[in-house]
Amino acid sequence: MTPLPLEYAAEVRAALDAGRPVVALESTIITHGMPYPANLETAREVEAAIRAEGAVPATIAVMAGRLHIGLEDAELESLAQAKDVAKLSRADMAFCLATGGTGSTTVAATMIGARAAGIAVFATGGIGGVHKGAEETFDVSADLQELAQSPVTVVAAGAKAILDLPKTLEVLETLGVPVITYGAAEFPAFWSRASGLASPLRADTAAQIARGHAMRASLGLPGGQLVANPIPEGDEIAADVLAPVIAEATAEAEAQGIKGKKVTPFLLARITEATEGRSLKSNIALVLNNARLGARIAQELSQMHS
Ligand code: PSU
Ligand code: MN
Repeated sequence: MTPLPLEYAAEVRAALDAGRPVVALESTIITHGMPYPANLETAREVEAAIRAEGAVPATIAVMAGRLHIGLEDAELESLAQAKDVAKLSRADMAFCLATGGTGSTTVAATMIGARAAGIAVFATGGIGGVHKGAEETFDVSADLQELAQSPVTVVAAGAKAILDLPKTLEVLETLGVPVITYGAAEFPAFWSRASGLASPLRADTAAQIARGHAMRASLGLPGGQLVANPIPEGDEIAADVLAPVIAEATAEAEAQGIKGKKVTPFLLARITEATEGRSLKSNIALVLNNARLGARIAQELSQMHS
């Protein structure tokens, strides 16, 4: 079998060998989710927040045909400034590695990388899901399938209202993915704590989430867990403030014929522009909040194994 070209950051390798907690981070949020330099500043702050909780961050990306598990600061910086980087998901990650390419990893691709490296917990902002109008376009993110296949607990602030949230929850249920909201009964909608949708499951401690992860393995179930961590109250933007912005961005995408993997980055950039950075500020706050929870879950898992 072709050996997997894994490239560990020294700090990550040492933590994994010692059974210390590690939290994976995606790189598409850096290349396609936020503008420069906020993307770089956020990536650094997220790594610092994980370290402050006693865990080690491992940002995952494909660089020159190698699957990096943990990036050095200079690598983070070059990725944050790079233009036209490929956005990798399950379908194209292996081909990118095989052909010596470079690409950032989406939630799906980051889960694949985390699994390969033996990392159980991954923190991000929002996952991909079922897009509005999916009954016409069939646009359903591969992130959902990946949650059903790779045993990684993913901490996100729910999903953005650019998606059809009820359909996203339905697909997750069909795929057998546990959706666990942390500290609340309602599934959060990224920028806002409220979605009007009841969360399928609820956890009030990081330990419960860690035990859920381990129990799936004991049952022999593939796949991970989606942990929905509501944005802190002070950082929220009300859904009715964003609804017209999202509607306009979605209409623009349709008018311009934006398709496939370009859809999500197009909508994210339009919304950041239209809110003059307000949505970006909330986005940064919730990612940090998720990083801290991810670190606590990783901590609990590593204690269960010791
Ligand atoms: N949602 C966000 N921010 C993001 C993304 C989604 O709020 O940065 C990124 C993630 O990397 C996610 C990807 O995995 O977009 C989903 O893309 P698609 O819809 O093409 O599967
Ligand atoms: Mn898509």
